[in-house]
Amino acid sequence: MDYFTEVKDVVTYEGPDSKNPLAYKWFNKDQVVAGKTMGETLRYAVAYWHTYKGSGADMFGVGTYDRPWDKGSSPLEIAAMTLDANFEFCQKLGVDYYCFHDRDIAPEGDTFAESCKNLDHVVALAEKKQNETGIKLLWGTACLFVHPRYACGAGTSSNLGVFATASSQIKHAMDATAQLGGENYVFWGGREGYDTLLNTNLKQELDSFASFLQMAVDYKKKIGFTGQFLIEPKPCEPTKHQYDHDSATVISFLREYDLIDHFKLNIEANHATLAGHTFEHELAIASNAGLLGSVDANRGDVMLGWDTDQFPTNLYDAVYAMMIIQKQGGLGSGGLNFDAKVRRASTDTVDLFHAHIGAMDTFARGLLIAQQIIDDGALDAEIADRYSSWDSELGKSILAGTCSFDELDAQVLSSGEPELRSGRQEYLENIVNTYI
Ligand code: XLS
Ligand code: NI
Ligand code: NI
Repeated sequence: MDYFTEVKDVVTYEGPDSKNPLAYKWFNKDQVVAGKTMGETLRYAVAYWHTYKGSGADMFGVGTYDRPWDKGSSPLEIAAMTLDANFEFCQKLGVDYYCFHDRDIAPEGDTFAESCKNLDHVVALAEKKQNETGIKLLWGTACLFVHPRYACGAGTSSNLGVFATASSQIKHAMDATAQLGGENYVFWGGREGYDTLLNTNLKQELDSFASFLQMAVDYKKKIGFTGQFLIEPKPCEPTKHQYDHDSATVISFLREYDLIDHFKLNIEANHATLAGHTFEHELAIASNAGLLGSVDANRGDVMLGWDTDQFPTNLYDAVYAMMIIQKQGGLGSGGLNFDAKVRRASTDTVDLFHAHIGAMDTFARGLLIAQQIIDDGALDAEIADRYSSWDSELGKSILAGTCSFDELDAQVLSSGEPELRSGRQEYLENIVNTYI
């Protein structure tokens, strides 16, 4: 069946002058930028949960979308139809990857064991579809936040039975991801946090969460899964406080529990802003630690304080992000996953195309601009110059740990007040604007 009749063949690149809403203006998959094709660098992925399972429901109203792949006669038939829709959509968009939660692709059964069976069934279908189409799995994950048993967390639950069930669910989700050749596996701690400290043993929860992740590391080794483990920070929502608050918090948690060699970070733009940071701040902190592994590309609304998961259309955000990604030499096995949903009133399936095309063009254009800025070296030269006093013998000795306060004291008392230099922020912002 053809679920997306509005696009007959595939969406193609027509260039910046095109007025065709169903064509790329900037994303030219085979165009080489800095030695790699745009397709190889950007590694776009479609998020299964928003694109096919999103209904348009919100806190105040029911679903608004009427999707043809929902019209099956049983949950497993709907799952198979949705899978077909996914592969058709990815093929028509020219996107090579998709991402899922276990419970997105396969329905919850009456019992946990039945849910596991459903997953096995759908994964076998997905494997067949992947082989037929060449579409690949960027990452899989387990949904440990919808089912009522996870109301107080999964890997941080106060209830050992819940912790054990979550462990089992992750084991099955990792098996599924491995079977489908997933290139990464994501941990987003949806309810791994607390709502009130009055009922919370912080130390117990952080310790058990570390054990949870350690067992995942052990299991990964056991089954020979070679994908990258990723942790996705978010400060809150649905919990009042989530332990994986932001990049810096996650990195220090991983160091504290000796897990740092086994994980990288998956940075989501809207989670960064929820944490009171910019997207580029979160990317930069992760990249600086050598831990930027993948990106959930979306955006929030500056006027709203929650995870609105909108499609990314802000060119400045994309440029800043791509500067960081290009400077670290790309995302490796990671990619840009559109963890984003069309608005509740965007009810047509063609809206899914408009949303993805716009987002893909935004990051493609961001890549072109970022690479130009990097190649011209305009900002790098300014930064190098700004820190040039550290190139001195004294600067080197401080960084090598061979200097002392006494030495600096003597130096300062004889040389006097240091020269004041402008930070030149406005000048640098103007430079960026000459490229945009
Ligand atoms: C929710 C998260 C979620 C993760 C995957 O806010 O972004 O969608 O990406 O569990
Ligand atoms: Ni996400
Ligand atoms: Ni999110």
